[in-house]
Amino acid sequence: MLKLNLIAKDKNSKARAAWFETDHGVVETPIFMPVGTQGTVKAVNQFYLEHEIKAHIVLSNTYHLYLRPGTEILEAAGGLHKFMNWQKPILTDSGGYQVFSLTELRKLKENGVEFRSHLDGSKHFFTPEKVIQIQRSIGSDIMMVLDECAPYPCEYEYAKKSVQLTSNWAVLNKNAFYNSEPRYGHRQFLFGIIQGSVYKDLRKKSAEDLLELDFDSYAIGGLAVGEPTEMMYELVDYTTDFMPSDRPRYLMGVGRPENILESIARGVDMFDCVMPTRNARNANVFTWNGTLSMRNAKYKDDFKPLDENCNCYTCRNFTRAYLRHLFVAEEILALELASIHNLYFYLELVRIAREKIIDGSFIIWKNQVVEKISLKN
Ligand code: PRF
Ligand code: ZN
Repeated sequence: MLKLNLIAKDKNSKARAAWFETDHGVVETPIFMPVGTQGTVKAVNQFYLEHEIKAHIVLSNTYHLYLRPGTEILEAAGGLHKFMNWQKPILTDSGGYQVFSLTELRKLKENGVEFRSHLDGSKHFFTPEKVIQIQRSIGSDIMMVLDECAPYPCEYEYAKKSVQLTSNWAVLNKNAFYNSEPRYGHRQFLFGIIQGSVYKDLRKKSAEDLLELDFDSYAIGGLAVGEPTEMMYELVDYTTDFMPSDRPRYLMGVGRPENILESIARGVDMFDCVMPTRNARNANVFTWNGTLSMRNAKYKDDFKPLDENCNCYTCRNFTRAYLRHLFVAEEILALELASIHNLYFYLELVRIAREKIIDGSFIIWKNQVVEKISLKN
């Protein structure tokens, strides 16, 4: 198992401050994992990721890396850590979700999923065994099982079948994991993914099925797919009660800053989302006083930093007026500077959340912050 070492548990919520260790280093939780789908966090180089943003762990994708550059190249490089020159922990998603969200032609079968590449239309087949092998070639510290993420809305009967399929695949994932070895000399952990759409009894069933298999730890999948936010919070709250408290709990693909804080309060420790990087590339930046749209003409002579309370590389060195100019002039530096700021903001958010859990003021702080950061400027 992947042991979560508890430092403090909040008295007024299910939030916890803790840490876990992989062979590539310690991760302090709660944590946000920047998304590096193709072995790069878009527009941000590894030096900034480590030294400015202070990321503890990044996420990458089995689906994308398998299609390009392919496992042969990754193996020849000595694994993804060496290939991308990132010596801290890496978590890889299994590809299941990407197959469902990115590919047109896909056929769900009992033993896996057939799909066509979004790059060249070529045909491929992912099975639980295959995605374990690919993640062995990648060499991620934390691998995810192949699952089916049901769409929203979703009929009960479909969601039920989907949980059954995910549970069947979980057994095969687990066997493939135990019948194979890490390639590069460092340990790899495997997380199960709890599905069940918006149905509590299915969430419970999914959690029970997976817990029986004793994965290194567990994630909550199938949320943040279009359901109302309150419904997501309710299901997160419900599901974390089934997840072992001595292992990190991961909520996949979440979310906005306020979603992260609310989910920390409901017992989640790990998050990933494209939002900080994707929004940055669309000129949308997060601040402690809400979001800014940096193409707006009102910033043309605004010589303040993006956020006066931010100590990131961008805010230490550049103004809103300059950022706006870069976006309007379509200069690529805009993408880098905005991405650095947004990721720094997300990492600060979880770092301060952790501090507040430790000093006992998490809920008061969370409620104040949520109100301000959700504002649109
Ligand atoms: N399954 C997997 N990856 C995911 C999800 C899921 O359900 C989600 C859902 N928000 C994001 N990423 N394997
Ligand atoms: Zn900043």
